Amino acid sequence: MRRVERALLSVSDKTGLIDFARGLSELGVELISTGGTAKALADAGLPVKNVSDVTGFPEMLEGRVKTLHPMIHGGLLADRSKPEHMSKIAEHGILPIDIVVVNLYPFAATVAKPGVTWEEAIENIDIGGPSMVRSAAKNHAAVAVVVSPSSYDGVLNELLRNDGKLEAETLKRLAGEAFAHTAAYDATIAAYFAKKLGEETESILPAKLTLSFEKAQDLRYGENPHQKAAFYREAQGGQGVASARKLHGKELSFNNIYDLNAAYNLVQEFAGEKDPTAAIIKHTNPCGIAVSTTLADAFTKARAGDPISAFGGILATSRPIDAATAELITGKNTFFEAIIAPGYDEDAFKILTEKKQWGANLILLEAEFGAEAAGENIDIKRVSGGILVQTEDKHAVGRADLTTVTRRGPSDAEIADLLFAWKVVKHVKSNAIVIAKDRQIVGVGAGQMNRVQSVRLAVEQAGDKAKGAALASDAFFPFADGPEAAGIAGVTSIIQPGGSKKDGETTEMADNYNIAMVFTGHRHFRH
Ligand code: 93A
Repeated sequence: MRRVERALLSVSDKTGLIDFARGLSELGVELISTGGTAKALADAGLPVKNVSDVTGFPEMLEGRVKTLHPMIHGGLLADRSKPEHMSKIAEHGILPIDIVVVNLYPFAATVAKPGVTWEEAIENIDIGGPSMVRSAAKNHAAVAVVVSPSSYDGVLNELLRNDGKLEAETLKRLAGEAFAHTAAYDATIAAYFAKKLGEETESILPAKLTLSFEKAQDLRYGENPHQKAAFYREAQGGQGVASARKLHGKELSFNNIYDLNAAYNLVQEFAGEKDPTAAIIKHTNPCGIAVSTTLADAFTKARAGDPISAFGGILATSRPIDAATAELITGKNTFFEAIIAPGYDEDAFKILTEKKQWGANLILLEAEFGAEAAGENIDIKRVSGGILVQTEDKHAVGRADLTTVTRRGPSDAEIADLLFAWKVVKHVKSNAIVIAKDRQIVGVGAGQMNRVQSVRLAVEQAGDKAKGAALASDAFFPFADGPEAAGIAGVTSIIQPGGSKKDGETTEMADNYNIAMVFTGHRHFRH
């Protein structure tokens, strides 16, 4: 490219604009700009020419037509290596533009606002901005296109270093980012239309599904070091773990984010409880979770559920971490990779981050718990050549939904444990078995290919604590061997969906052990 002489700036997000424009101006670059951007530059005392002075047309139709003009697009698209292009623009008095700084009307942020109207959304579809971005990106051999404030410093430094020019490599990279930016922008608009049309036909699973995500960060690698990976956030403002703020610690890994998500979703289930909850996750499965009157006690009980597995785990809590809990988290023989919590008391933050050996690396995330995502969310699973889409598993049961099938009905204390275990079992890989007592998980059997094996693992983990405990099974028992293993271990109540051909035999087995068994009528597969 030639030395940059003329820049067109037109940005909705004015972050970093003034410093960048001042840098360009100091390099002797002429600044051309649209209404609001021009005003911001002029207010900062920078010399700026209005687009309307370049086009000879006023901005019109409430700003819908500002830069859509041959005086602008001729200056962007003329191929500098073709004499006929250059003489043509000269004939019409069009001057080449060397750098375009544009970011678009905030469509994603607009449609994420509660109660946004259709008209408001439509008005926020940027036409002129993407047109300039695409013109400049097509002609990247001669024109630099900057679509993100995060690129301002790098571009300015290169111009300063490089006699007011950018390397061909840089121009190509900026063009690639620009096309990705407009592609994501259009995908967000298409997704909004699809969602609205879907809403009108009362379906969230439209015939054509356009999903739009924006890269939140590159990751060092995927599930394994030989896999490339990145984290993408929903373009319409991702909630949950995607909106968590990182306060401290080493770089998040692919597996960290996956496990933090599992931990967040599990604790989210208990966000409405009057007492605090602590949960420890390993490989997306809970190895401990407890609700108690203090967070410190909830943590102690969560860890006691399976202290061996808790080592190296991910911790989530429903309340801000206090100093007492932080002391326990950093106690003897503990090690945690990451914590996600609604906040950290000042003392707690110090205790956690100053822990010898692993405090400096410990990842601390802050997230909002209890906020329900608006509307119905979809769950996506990748298969080769396509995706499987379903609504999220949000089903919940209360006391009134339980049907007792055994001779003995559960006591109040047993019902409390059964409902607690039922909430947790939904978050365990199938075949899933959870054993709970006094709002504490004492045994988990996860991801086995037969149900009785999961029961065996859970009761082995629980040991003596299985006596008098409640057991939840995410799907029905196909045979009576599961309840038999539970009965032998001393379990006294069972919650399960029911619906097997052999429910009769299973119920008889439960009766043999004086177990109180209830059916929910709903299962919680999680494969
Ligand atoms: O309404 S538009 O699609 N029509 C245009 O001709 C146009 N030119 C620039 N929107 C247009 N823009 C956008 O205006 C830019 O993409 C940018 O987001 C915004 C900057 O406006 P202002 O400088 O008035 O704040």
